[in-house]
Amino acid sequence: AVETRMRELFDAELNLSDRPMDRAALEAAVQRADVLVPTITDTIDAALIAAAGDQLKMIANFGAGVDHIDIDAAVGRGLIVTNTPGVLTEDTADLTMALILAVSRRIVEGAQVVAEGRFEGWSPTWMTGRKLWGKRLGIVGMGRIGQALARRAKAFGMQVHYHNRKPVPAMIAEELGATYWDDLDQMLARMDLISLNCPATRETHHLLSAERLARLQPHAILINTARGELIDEAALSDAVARRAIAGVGLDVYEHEPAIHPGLLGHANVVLLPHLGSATLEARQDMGDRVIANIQTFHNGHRPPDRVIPAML
Ligand code: 8YV
Repeated sequence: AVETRMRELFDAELNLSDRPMDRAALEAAVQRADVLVPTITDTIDAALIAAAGDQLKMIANFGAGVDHIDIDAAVGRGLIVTNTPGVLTEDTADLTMALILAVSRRIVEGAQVVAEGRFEGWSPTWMTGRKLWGKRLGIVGMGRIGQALARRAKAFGMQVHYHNRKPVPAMIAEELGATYWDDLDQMLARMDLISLNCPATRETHHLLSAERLARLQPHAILINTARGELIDEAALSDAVARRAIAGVGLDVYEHEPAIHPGLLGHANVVLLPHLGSATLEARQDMGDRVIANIQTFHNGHRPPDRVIPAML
């Protein structure tokens, strides 16, 4: 439906293959198009922006994260950049909760036992996971998705803690019952579960370095539905191998779609293929948001979801 509307509204050249465009196709596109609609798999770097023709006015990203776009280069060139925040918040928070549950209650492992015909009867100590109620969840990045996760976690009886560049407004913190940690290192050392919900920027690259991973308690569970670049994946697989961490749930990877081989084949590591916003509704809404941004800009107004470097 989004494709149909795009065709109706714009003189659109659509790549509907569901495969990333290759570099040559992207280079050709920036020479022709007024508006580029990339997804996470399209790298819009400074060189590509420099190669753009003067007709290019806007990059209307299909997705919330814009780490695949060199925003400084784009804005320096006078381009308007927009994204699609808000419409995928609840779905990504749902998937984060799903990973929290899957890892702590061994859901994937259990389903596999049944699927492989290995369920031979219940016993009191078999397949015991970890309780969520009363546990401390540390959310790294308290933006829209972090807050939506906090609401869910609170409903599960968890104690919500968070690290962010600055505390959220007091009213929100109170509603979420969330405790602010200015010092990430200290928060990491005291949590039962950690969830990453911040954007990938120069500052957050390898935010969870080997040194920071070492701060986690051995019973801790680490969840990442944000961006793979936030974690030093080699260091994480090392921690998994050494049993320095109890469980891991990932939806995103440092070198997506490649996954560090050290993370594969562990019962306590649940890996998903970047499904955060993968609901029919969210993808439809993301498309509608892209269209709204383009139309608003085309009509001479400020698009609702403009991304400026200061926001990152
Ligand atoms: C998308 C995402 O799958 O919005 C994001 O930042 O990671 C996902 O919702 C992807 O970005 C589509 O371009």
